[in-house]
Amino acid sequence: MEILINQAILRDGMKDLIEYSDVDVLIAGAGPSGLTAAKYLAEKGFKVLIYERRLSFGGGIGGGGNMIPKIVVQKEALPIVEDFKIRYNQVENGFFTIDPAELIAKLAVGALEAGAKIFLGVNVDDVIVRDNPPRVVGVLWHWTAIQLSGLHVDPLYTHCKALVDATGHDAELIAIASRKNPELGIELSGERSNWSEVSEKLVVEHTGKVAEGLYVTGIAVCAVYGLPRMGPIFGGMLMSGKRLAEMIEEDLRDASKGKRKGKKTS
Ligand code: 48F
Repeated sequence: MEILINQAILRDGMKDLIEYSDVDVLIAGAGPSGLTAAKYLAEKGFKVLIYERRLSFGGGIGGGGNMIPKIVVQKEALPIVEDFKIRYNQVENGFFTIDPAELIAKLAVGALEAGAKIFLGVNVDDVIVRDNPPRVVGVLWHWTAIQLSGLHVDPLYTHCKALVDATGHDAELIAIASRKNPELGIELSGERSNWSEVSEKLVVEHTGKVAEGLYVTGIAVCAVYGLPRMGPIFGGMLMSGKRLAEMIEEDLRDASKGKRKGKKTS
């Protein structure tokens, strides 16, 4: 029996790892913005993979507001909440509360059922870059357990057409990409102190492409563009994820149209 268990894990697991070593969209981080982007991209038919460092998804959702188990969203985010079939309670003045456990579960179910793949316990460590023109084409990753061990173990690679930094406050991937690859022309401004009203709008407006092949969504947008943080309101995270999905869809469709044209004329 033990051997059958081993074989089931190794055969099916390796198959998934190989199949998902080259994807359309690779999202680092299974928080609210990453999961939202994953659903809307996967349902358009893109091959979407999320790498999440922890052994669970949801990012900052589980902590609610200072551990009090309610998540707040504003009315502009309700169409997304309804797309995911998440239940909500109207509080006042266009604000709504959601149970954090339900939000985590339903965002993940929405992404998975749309066809996205999520690998847990994977830490994205670095990006892969090509020049002429400078472009991000993938990542290097470790199992989080290896990263935490401090052992010198070389990572593996995953290629993608679009890489999304949904890693949260530190915009980890964009920080690495900008530090190691000045040719990408990325300047990281650093997150500013709280101003919820302004930040909730700006975070959505600034969501998008940071360099060729590299995109940002969620609170990481604040670190990149020097925007204020917003605290425990999550509508902007959901709207940022959805907006990013629309932008990547357009970019990838344009790129594949461009390729087809190139083939015809050559
Ligand atoms: O932090 P997180 O929830 O990011 P988000 O989607 O949402 C932010 C809100 O939760 C909240 C807020 C606004 O209301 O301020 O903080 O922008 O989720 C980020 C996820 O990325 C994972 C991390 O474990 C978390 O689940 N992550 C971070 N770095 C890496 C990573 C990495 N290098 N590789 C893989 N996963």
